[in-house]
Amino acid sequence: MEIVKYQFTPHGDDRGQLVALEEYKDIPFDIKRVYYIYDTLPGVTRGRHAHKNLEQILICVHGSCMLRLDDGFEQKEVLLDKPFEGVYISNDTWREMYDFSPDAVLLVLASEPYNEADYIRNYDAFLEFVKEKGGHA
Ligand code: T46
Repeated sequence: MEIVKYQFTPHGDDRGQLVALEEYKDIPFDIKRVYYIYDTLPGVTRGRHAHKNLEQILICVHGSCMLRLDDGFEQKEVLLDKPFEGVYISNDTWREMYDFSPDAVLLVLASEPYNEADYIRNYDAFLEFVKEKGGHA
C-alpha cells in the first residue's frame, strides 16, 4: 500500500503564508465537503472506520497528529505535521488518527457529502468487505 502525499504550494511573502486548494488542480476530486477536527483530548484515537465510497485528503493545518492506514493487507503510519502537505485516503481503507498535539487542527477535504450509511465501523466487517471486493485481505 502506497501512502499518497500531495505537496501544496505555499504562496509566501513578507506577511506569511497562504495555501490555496482547487478541485482537479490541487485536489483530485470534486470537493463536496470540508470539515476539521480540533481540541482533541490527550490519548484519543479517532476514525477507526473505513468508507465504501469516499475519497479524502487530510491536512494537519496546525500542530501534528499521526494517521494509520490499513487496506486489509498491510498497515502504514504517517505523521501529519505540515500545513502544505496532504495525505490521500481512498475507498476501502481503514483509518485511525491519534497522537494529536494539543494545538492540532486536522482539515479534511471530502469527495462526498456526509453519509452515515457509507461507514464501515466494524474491523472484521471491513476485512470481509475488502475480501469480497477481491482485495488483499
Ligand atoms: C474520516 C475521518 C478522517 C457530521 O455531522 N458530518 C460530517 O461530515 C462528519 C465527518 C461528522 N459528523 C458528525 C458525526 C458524529 O456525530 O460528527 C461526529 C463525529 O464524527 P466521527 O465520529 O465520524 O469523527 P471521526 O474523527 O472518527 O472521523 C472523521 C470522519 O467521520 C471520517 O469520515 O474519514 O474523520
